[in-house]
Amino acid sequence: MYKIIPFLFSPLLASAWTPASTEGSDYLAAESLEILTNVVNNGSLAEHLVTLGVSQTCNISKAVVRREYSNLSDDEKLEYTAAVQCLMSLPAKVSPHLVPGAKSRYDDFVATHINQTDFIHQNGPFLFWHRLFMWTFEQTLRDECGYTGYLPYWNYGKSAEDILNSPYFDGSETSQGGNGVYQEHNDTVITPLVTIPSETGGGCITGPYANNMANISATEPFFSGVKTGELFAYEPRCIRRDISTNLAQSWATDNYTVDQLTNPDFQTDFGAFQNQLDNVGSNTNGRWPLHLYGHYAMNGDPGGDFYNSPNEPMFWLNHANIDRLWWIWQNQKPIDRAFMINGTMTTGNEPPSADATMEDIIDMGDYVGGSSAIKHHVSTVAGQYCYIYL
Ligand SMILES: *[C@@H]1O[C@H](CO)[C@@H](O)[C@H](O)[C@H]1NC(C)=O
Ligand SMILES: *[C@@H]1O[C@H](CO)[C@@H](O)[C@H](O)[C@H]1NC(C)=O
Ligand SMILES: *[C@@H]1O[C@H](CO)[C@@H](O)[C@H](O)[C@H]1NC(C)=O
Ligand SMILES: *[C@@H]1O[C@H](CO)[C@@H](O)[C@H](O)[C@H]1NC(C)=O
Ligand SMILES: *[C@@H]1O[C@H](CO)[C@@H](O)[C@H](O)[C@H]1NC(C)=O
Ligand SMILES: *[C@@H]1O[C@H](CO)[C@@H](O)[C@H](O)[C@H]1NC(C)=O
Ligand SMILES: *[C@@H]1O[C@H](CO)[C@@H](O)[C@H](O)[C@H]1NC(C)=O
Ligand SMILES: *[C@@H]1O[C@H](CO)[C@@H](O)[C@H](O)[C@H]1NC(C)=O
Ligand SMILES: [Cu+2]
Repeated sequence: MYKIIPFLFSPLLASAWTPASTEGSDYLAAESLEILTNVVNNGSLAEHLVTLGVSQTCNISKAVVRREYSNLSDDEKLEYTAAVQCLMSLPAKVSPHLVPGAKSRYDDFVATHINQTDFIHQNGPFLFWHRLFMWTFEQTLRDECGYTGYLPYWNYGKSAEDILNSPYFDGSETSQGGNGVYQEHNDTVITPLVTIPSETGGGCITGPYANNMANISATEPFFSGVKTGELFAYEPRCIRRDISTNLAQSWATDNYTVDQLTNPDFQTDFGAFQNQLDNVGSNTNGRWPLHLYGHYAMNGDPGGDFYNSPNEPMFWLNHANIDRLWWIWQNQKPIDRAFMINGTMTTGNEPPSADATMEDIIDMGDYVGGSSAIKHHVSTVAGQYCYIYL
């Protein structure tokens, strides 16, 4: 009888959260990894990539692993958060003349994203640029803050049913911050047809980032009551959220991820795959693209601001998952899909610009650093990359 007692008092019971099943997408990820392993081991990927001068020397057994956040141990979660907060405490490299609002090394990344927002979304470079941005952030956590892990990702389906109590958002020290405390606010209106009903948050978040101010002024805030500041100005304010159980339950269940990866329309046409992942509006079957879901599930400020979104700590876990979804899709047919790109060089093709090609350059700006042709970012096991998702 007393053998049961330790179990009754085990901390397992403290958490009421059960992840919703992500069996479908996890299976697709495992399938893609197997194909990728084959084309790396038999040399066919290297042979194909070298036709455009891209070197492929990483092998799967030495590739590092990015894992799902809820699959990290408590110590691993705490180490990740501590490293992010270390970047928030290091001085900025960008000159205060260029970005007066940048007060931390973390803010360098926010400023870089703001500066390039009009050239890196809903267009050709989108996935490639964000792959490089994520990787550079990961390297910086390791090089400048001694982080020993890799970027975690957020598989949306896991928190589709009970997002508020999920390990990403439950507000505990091991979360990426809780919901905002209630503060009066209106629905978020992105377009008259795309609105997010207001819920129980709206104010400053609880949890580990509660004292980390967002420093750079709002650029294009969709959250009600947030004022736009002068570009790059210093406008310190708490991070706010109004986590949307509505969006989570309506658009984030695993079957949407499975559809993104297996729908026949998206199998034959990279443009269609990318549009469904990234765009609101046309060609998305009236549903929330998963990339935008991953931003607007938190709503708030700066999460609901297209330009400043990296100031929302979940940005990194969201974009790691976007990179992973693309990785799964690429590795369903790694040779055929290696050099696929679709879209122009400007966000939503505004103003109109030329189609992006493999030879166009993506860059991280002077103070985050690094630039090279898009073709060097086609694979997570080629060029400078050597990572996989488990
Ligand atoms: C390499 O592996 C892939 C995936 O299993 C297979 O389709 C391809 O035919 C193989 N190529 C060679 C040269 O063995
Ligand atoms: C992969 O790389 C490791 C470390 O460099 C090496 O020991 C191993 O033989 C390589 N495996 C393959 C299949 O090439
Ligand atoms: C992570 O997932 C693996 C594989 O499913 C499992 O064996 C391991 O226990 C999980 N770790 C944690 C901390 O949840
Ligand atoms: C904003 O700047 C302050 C220093 O003024 C710093 O402590 C804080 O971590 C910065 N916020 C972020 C998100 O980097
Ligand atoms: C923004 O990008 C332009 C063009 O690359 C560059 O000249 C400028 O210094 C950048 N500004 C900031 C704040 O990064
Ligand atoms: C909400 O909308 C009402 C009516 O348009 C407006 O008066 C009020 O200021 C708004 N509240 C916030 C917090 O933006
Ligand atoms: C996912 O499942 C929900 C609930 O069963 C359903 O309403 C929705 O249409 C499904 N979506 C897709 C893309 O299959
Ligand atoms: C990009 O994808 C769209 C949507 O599928 C397609 O109509 C268009 O022809 C593609 N553009 C190029 C240059 O392949
Ligand atoms: Cu972005």
